[in-house]
Amino acid sequence: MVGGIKSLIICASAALAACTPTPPTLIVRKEWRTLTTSEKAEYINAVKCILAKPALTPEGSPPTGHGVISRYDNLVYTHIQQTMQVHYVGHFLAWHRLFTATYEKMLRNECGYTGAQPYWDWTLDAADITASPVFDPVTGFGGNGPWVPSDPTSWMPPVPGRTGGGCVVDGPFAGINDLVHLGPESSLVYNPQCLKRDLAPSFASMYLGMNQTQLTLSQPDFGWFNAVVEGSPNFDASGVHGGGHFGVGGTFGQMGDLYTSPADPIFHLHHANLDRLWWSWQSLNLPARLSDISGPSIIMDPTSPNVTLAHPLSVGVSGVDTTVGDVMKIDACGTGGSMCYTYDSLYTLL
Ligand SMILES: *[C@@H]1O[C@H](CO)[C@@H](O)[C@H](O)[C@H]1NC(C)=O
Ligand SMILES: *[C@@H]1O[C@H](CO)[C@@H](O)[C@H](O)[C@H]1NC(C)=O
Ligand SMILES: [Cu+2]
Repeated sequence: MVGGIKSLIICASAALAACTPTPPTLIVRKEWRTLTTSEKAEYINAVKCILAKPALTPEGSPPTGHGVISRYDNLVYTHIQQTMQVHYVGHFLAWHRLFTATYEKMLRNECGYTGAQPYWDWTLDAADITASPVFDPVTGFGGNGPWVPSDPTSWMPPVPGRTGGGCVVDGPFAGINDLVHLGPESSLVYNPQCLKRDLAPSFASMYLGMNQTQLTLSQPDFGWFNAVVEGSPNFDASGVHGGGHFGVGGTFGQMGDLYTSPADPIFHLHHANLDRLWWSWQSLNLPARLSDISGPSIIMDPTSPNVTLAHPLSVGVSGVDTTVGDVMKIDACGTGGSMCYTYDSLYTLL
């Protein structure tokens, strides 16, 4: 819709030129460490721009005193609001594919970013995520927070091997006490917070290695594939999804918060790689896997009807409502689907 209007405006001003709307161009997502220093800086600057832009309003039916201040918050709000509908369900990967592609479009259309959403291939760092280039204080997203002891009265057991928990002390998001406006958990009221991380390198190395990635990639159908990606909320039976969230966010960081996790900009690099893993799996047998979808439509309820291609997906005010079927294919520019990006490389079965 927006693109249509934009091309009409361009057409109206292109005097006498033959006027055909330009199809969207394919963009190529790359691994964070393969970007040049200036490409990394361009991405981080676009993230800062979205963090500083005012939110689109109205946003659903926010509670009085809600914390949807920035354009970035629109997506955090949408994620919190739909947390119980889009995790541990058959459309988990489809919804998050749409979510991160929406963010990518926001960076490009609203902040002038010219690249694609980068991904974080954690298999390269599983041996020690603390040394990962994504946490670089100069060219990355900054690193861990200082140690905060676990709360012995909490209902949640601490993430095994957690090492931090406080406000991130270096990188582009350090020292900002109101970077995050929503959460913790499902709270939507304005609550200014710093960005926190609580790296758990031993936990990450259990779930983010090539061995776990191969186990995931070798699943025979979508139901199994999705189940192995998401694992269970139990720390003993996580998957690559939980490996990234709890490995980075631990107990106290936003990445470890099922609701507020997109408040850490690294969320989208993690989810881009999960999406890349799904596309890698789909690409092993595209004729069958472009339409293979199943899994519960209600969170962790195996008796709920299986999700189908017609299942609705929404990212609130940030995009047009669509269906699972619309996002099954990436690299779909101008061919009916709305996912107009691809990856520079995929995982293959070893
Ligand atoms: C993968 O390797 C890690 C680190 O050695 C180990 O902790 C984990 O259990 C392994 N996972 C699988 C699925 O083999
Ligand atoms: C969902 O589909 C799977 C096969 O993909 C099947 O085994 C399961 O019984 C179905 N669940 C429901 C609730 O229909
Ligand atoms: Cu999520």
